[in-house]
Amino acid sequence: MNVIQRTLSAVMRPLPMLSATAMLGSCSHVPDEAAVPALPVRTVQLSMAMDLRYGGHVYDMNSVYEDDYGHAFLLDTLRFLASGAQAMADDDVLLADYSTVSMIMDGGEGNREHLLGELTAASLHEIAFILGVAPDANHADPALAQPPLNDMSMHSGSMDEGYSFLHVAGRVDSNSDGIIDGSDQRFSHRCIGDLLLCPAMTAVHTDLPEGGVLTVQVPVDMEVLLADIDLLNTPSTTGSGPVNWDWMQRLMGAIEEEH
Ligand SMILES: [Ca+2]
Repeated sequence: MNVIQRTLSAVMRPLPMLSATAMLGSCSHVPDEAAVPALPVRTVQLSMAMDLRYGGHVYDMNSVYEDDYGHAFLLDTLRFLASGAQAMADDDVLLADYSTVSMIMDGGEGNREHLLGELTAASLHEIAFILGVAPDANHADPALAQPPLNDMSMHSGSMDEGYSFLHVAGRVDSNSDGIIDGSDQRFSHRCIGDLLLCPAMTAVHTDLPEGGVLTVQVPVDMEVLLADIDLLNTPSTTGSGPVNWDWMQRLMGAIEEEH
């Protein structure tokens, strides 16, 4: 049942508690809100933003953290590609499809909003999307692509290989002096390749607000993304090898974690 059908069924529901006068009143073109318990259908400009967490706390890109092996590290890059967003109602009913929109979620940009487009509905249950870009866009010429897919910092440089779906980089305290500086070892992991395309989902569970704007926060739990990786002893990677596969699996888990 789609939203319009659901709204209609709510309007058509027998209302035995109402007086004859109230029932006559409900025959107007605009449903009487007092008599009709259905949620109002509203139109909003829907956006997504990244909510970077570390467990129950906000993750600070400018702070030093420790990996699970006790190595202090400081990230300078945390970026991933998201695309193919779909707004879903309850029961997996598709409300809107934003298949032309790609987003670079960037830890360095705070919770920047990425506009998906218009949504007309009563409530939003979840946003489904993919981590990465579909093969047709992945192997297109980035010089001809619409932003943000013209951003060569997220591209391998080869149309055969395509975009970095995820890039995590920084420095790890390799000399164990307790501070991170230019003398410390750098690490960089770029996850590239169609094999790494992953589904993701953010639960929303909200009625559409008044005011015409709804931004869905996509929680990314860095504690999950960085779980059980040794940033000192894992050599840097580019491609779709086992380390990259694990990064994408953890990214998927980091997003699906409920908060
Ligand atoms: Ca150091």
